[in-house]
Amino acid sequence: MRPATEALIVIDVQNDFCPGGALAVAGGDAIIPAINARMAEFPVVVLTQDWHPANHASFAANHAGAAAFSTTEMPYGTQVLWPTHCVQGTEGAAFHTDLATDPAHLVIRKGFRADIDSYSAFFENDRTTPTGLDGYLRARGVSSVTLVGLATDFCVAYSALDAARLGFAVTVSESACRAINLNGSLAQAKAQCLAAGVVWKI
Ligand code: VGL
Ligand code: ZN
Repeated sequence: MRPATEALIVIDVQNDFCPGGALAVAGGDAIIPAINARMAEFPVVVLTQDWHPANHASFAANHAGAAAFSTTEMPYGTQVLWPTHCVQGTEGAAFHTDLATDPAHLVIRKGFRADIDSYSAFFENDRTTPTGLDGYLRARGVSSVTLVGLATDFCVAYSALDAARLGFAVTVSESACRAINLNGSLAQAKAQCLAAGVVWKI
């Protein structure tokens, strides 16, 4: 077991991000055995769950004439318009059945406000509205976080950047992540994380 200061944060291992899902990430389910194995190593284990209302502003279907994977300007910046995914209470929003959820201590739901997206486990996309995870981790004495899950270049990278900004020591374990890779987003996310001092390892 790792020291009590270390948390594993498992990002969005949900049906809609796995093969067959609405926003499937290639090989998204292939990382699950490695993630399950890692849970036993960490004294603090947190899962996140993308959890949108059906009228969410990040869905292309809610913007007349907009194509999925196009972008729009929101008050908080540029927003990719996604296929409808992870709608609250649907099978697509459920954790993949192979994911071991019993060892988790906390499930953080995010993206539940219709007018703002939330990639990061720590803040919504305005980078200021908190999810509460920072306070939870600090209250449990955590100073170091390891991130795994989906998708490397969106929710994992945004979480890593916010964790680094908040002062946590951050590791992204790339082999236990899979990327969407939209217009070079994976290379960009990795470069931003490295510049922020995130340890990016296999
Ligand atoms: C995610 C796009 C939209 C993710 C969530 O989990 O990376 N990506 N919502
Ligand atoms: Zn989402």
